[in-house]
Amino acid sequence: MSDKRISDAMENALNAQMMQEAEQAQVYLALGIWAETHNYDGLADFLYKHSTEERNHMFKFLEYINQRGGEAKIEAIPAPTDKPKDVTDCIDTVWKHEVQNSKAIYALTDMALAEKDWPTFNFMQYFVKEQIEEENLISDLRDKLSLATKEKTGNANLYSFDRDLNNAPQDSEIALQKTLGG
Ligand code: OFO
Repeated sequence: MSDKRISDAMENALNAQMMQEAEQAQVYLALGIWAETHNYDGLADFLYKHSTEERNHMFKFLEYINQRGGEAKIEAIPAPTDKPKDVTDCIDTVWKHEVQNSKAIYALTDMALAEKDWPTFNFMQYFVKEQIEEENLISDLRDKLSLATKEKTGNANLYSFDRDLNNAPQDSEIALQKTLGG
């Protein structure tokens, strides 16, 4: 093991966030199963892919902790408990988890700033940006869903919403590049 370049407190906090990202991945998997078993295949596809993205986030923390001479530690994570009532509730649940995770990311970024741990502060910028993109993505889905369900035209709009999700961008950066014409 190389010389340790992060404090013990930072190592613990980074490990906690690593497991938080793993928990996010499980939450998305469970919501994906809910969607699939309620015949919302587009939504299920979106949630399963997003679960993989959260797992990638977990891995980024794992790699960073080890690179800085710490040790990533895999702990138990609680089983997801969300039981959505319907699609709106499912998307609202995703929103709630993303906002919670943003708070955790900001707290860790604050901690890096307080410790003057500039490498970790720099590392965290990726996640600060990622949370902006994910909040935008989910907020956009909520707006679309609210439009789709506002007109009382039966389930036709809900069907289109679900079908559109098959094409929804997973990596929000792709969406951003499209917006910026990149
Ligand atoms: Fe890990 O990005 Fe969402 O929470």
